[in-house]
Amino acid sequence: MLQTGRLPVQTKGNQLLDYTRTAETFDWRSVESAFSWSVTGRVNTAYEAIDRHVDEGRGEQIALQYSDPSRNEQLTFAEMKANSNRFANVLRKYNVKKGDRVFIFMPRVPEFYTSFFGVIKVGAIVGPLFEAFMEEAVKDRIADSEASVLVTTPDLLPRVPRQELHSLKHVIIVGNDVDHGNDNIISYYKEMKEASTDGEPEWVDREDPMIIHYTSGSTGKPKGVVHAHNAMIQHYQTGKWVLDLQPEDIYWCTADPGWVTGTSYGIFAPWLNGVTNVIRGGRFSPGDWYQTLEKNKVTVWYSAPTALRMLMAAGDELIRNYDLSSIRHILSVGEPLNPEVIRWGMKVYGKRIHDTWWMTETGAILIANYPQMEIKPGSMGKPFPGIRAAIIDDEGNELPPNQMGNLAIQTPWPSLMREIWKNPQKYQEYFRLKGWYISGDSAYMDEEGYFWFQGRLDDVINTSGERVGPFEVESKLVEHPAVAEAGVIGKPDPVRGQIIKAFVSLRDGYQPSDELKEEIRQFVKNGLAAHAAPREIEFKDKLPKTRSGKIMRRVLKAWELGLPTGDLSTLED
Ligand code: 6R9
Repeated sequence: MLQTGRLPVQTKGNQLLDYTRTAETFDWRSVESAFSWSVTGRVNTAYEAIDRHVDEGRGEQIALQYSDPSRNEQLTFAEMKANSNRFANVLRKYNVKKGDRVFIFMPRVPEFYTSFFGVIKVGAIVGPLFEAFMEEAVKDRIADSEASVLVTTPDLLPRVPRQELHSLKHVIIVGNDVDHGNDNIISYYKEMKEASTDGEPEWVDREDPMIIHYTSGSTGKPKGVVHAHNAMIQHYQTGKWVLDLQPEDIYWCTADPGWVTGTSYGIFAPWLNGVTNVIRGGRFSPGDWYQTLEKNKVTVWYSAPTALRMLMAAGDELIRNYDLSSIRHILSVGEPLNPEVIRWGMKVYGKRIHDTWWMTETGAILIANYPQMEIKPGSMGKPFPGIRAAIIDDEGNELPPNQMGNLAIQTPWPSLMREIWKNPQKYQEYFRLKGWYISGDSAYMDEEGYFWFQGRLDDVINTSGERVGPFEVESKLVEHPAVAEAGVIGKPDPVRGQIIKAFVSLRDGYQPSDELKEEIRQFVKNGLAAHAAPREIEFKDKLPKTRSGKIMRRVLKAWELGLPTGDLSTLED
């Protein structure tokens, strides 16, 4: 990759961090003293993120600043504490216990966050779902995790196939017209009104599970990545040193909590650091986003490359209508951040955009461009203090600078996932090379220790920052009556990074047509989610397969890109 100059340090950032020295001397144990449990030995992340601020005299500070034109609302830490206590008591009333799975399937409204902390307060495992999920995506996750309670809204309830979800004992509905005729339907507002604000969180072990995020791999259904309360150590410290959060900050993370960025950095990092967190749901729209930044006087803004590229495409003229002078620090995650976008950011916001790298499985940021670092546009930055990243070959040997290989991390670190739900074998696969955590990304490190992303080594698709497993889409496609076989790949796209492209062979009696393409697209959209529906479908008489019947996505990719197809010795015929 072309190294296109450097961007000098603009802000000193957190004065405590002298990166070059700290990286060598830092010890994670030094962070633990920030938390009450370093004294008591008893942990609950909800306490540290919310209640602690009340106990330490910050109860009247705004915690949640809800930014929605139709409902302007602010919640202080004291109100967040009271509300989440109420919700914890509702869950206790319905017998939810430590270790139970409780899913939340609703838009980013204040009730989402109240429920979220209520679940953690009873020691249960919280499972946030994307609001955009359709029936099958919802079903797969609740069924796999055997969740006993779901919190949702009347609008989304039709996408929950309750008859097929045998583990679900209660559905809590956040809405006004709730039909109580059915005894496993519970009204959120009615129960909350009756519930007490008293009660202590369930004190758990730091290694007890706290949250489960489903994410896609190249084979099989999405897997449940489980994080423990202990992850808070890293959420807190990366919040301080990478997001540069300081007490008076107003912070906005644009990610949905169905994605790990929307919890680790949309919930935990800001509130563990006690800052005001702007919450805004709804769809992407450049004008609305700038308005959110302006109206709330956002100082720290964490977003993603696709959104930034779309803002860039919306034009610089639009930006002049807004006063964005409050912004101090901008960050990005999820996909490669183009040098061009960084240069544009310098021009229009007068700020550098700081790329960060991490994954659902890693729980928190591992590689980053710190406020106090020179940025090399196109590089993901350097490992966080206490993290050792390396490029290794397929035998687990470390490679010298400038050689491409597997981006790997020395284990463990505080926020590393603790299990893949009910799938110990999948978990072990991540550590198969001499105990390194293998990310699945290829990268190289330059002589100065900066890491440069090169691509995914598996078939996982990254479209607009959403991680989509081709298998999940293929499985849905072949459920359509016209589809005989399907192979799905990521096709490079200037705005979305990649788009989903499906190659489809039809069953006898079906003729290729544009109407059929659209029908198949809608079918996937209605079954899984809009972001999982192929933007392009190409009909083929036959798909390339191995003798064992596996569709060779590698060959499909080569067709698409006009590249040589490589070794075809395992091809069926
Ligand atoms: C937090 C998150 C993880 C995958 C990861 C990589 C890609 C993330 C990136 C990046 C290039 C960056 N990715 N950050 N690629 N530059 N700064 O994104 O989690 O949804 O699990 O995706 O995203 O391929 O392996 P997740």
